[in-house]
Amino acid sequence: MMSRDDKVIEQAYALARERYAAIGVDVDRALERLATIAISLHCWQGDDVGGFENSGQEIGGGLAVTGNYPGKARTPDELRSDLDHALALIPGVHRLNLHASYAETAGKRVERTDLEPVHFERWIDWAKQKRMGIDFNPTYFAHPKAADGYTLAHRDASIREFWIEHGVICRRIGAAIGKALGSPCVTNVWIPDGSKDTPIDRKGPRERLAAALDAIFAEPIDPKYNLDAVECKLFGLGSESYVVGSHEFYLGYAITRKKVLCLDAGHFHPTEVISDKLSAVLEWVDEILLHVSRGVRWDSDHVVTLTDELYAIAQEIVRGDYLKRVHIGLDFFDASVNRVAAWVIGARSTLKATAAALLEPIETYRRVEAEGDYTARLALLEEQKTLPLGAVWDYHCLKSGVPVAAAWLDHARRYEREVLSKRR
Ligand code: RNT
Ligand code: ZN
Repeated sequence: MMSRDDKVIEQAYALARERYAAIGVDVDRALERLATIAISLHCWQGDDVGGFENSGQEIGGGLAVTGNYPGKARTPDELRSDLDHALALIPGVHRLNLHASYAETAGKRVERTDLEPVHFERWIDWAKQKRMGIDFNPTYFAHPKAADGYTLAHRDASIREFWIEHGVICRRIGAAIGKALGSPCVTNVWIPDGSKDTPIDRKGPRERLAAALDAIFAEPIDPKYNLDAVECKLFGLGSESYVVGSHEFYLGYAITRKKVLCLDAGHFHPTEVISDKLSAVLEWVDEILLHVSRGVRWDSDHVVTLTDELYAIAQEIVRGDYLKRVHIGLDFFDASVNRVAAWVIGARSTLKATAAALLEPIETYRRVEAEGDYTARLALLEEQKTLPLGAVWDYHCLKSGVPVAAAWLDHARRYEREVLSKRR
């Protein structure tokens, strides 16, 4: 039997549906489309980018996780349990974004160049049961050979070789994952290489990086199984003055080598937004990987919230009809709040923004713009903002079998009391 609360949600939805229908939007269709969108949930929010190598090595790479909220996952089983919990509070079927440092090696120390698909078998089995796909990342940080801030662009050829080998085997692991799960694995290369202070030689490291990437990608791999992505960055902690893999570098690389370009929302100047880059870049590359993140001053990795930019990213994807060409992933790490809740907040916000974009009367917008009626364009966009998105979103959660509105927090709190708070 339907509860009273559910009834209210159904009624609110029925009214909202009428409101959107009046502007020519088919809400049921919008929700059907929303249900097909998979967001790649980054495993590293669950344990502060720790991974399971137990190398005692600092995270490094210019990455920093601040906060000491209790309950971080200490083992792969704990991380999977936390992910299970987060996924149960997010409507839809999503993906997992895994880093190589989350390998399961049965207590043995396995070098980054010796990793094999078998070390990710339990992750694959876990995802298979849930009919989820997995994306993958070579880990170019938290390692003695990355301690001086250079990896693929290192001046020492032997260090470059080591990291090239890591990249090579990670693509094979990606392909094995994609094959096992029947969905291409996006394997994303991000390296920390850069310099705290002004370098003399900006060119050499970039030449070395281009050559190293070419070596990594030399082996042909069926895109049915693995897609290669490259991620640019503006600056990091300790690489304030120079980042080898900058936007221009990787844009050129992705275009000439036909790779997926990864755009991380926190990797640009504070006034620069990736929403505007989507249509520009998709003119030249087939596909984009998004690391949806939220930059705040110097930090690029706050929990994603429903900001103007998040709306704009979703609008650009939907308006440009790019849903099939954009892989949406999350990338943030916050250790100052409940880590499971952080996933839920970021993923639900991203889906809400997508719902909002799917509820736009795009044809009407296009028409008034084409007619040069910018007054109407401005007016319609403003009125759209207060249409009952919330009622539609609540109904979507209800129908997807996940808690409506802030009710998910009660679930997260219970898990915190019963599980997370017991971890010491
Ligand atoms: C770092 C990049 C990269 C990482 C992950 C952990 O600035 O954003 O995507 O966050 O690989
Ligand atoms: Zn990123």
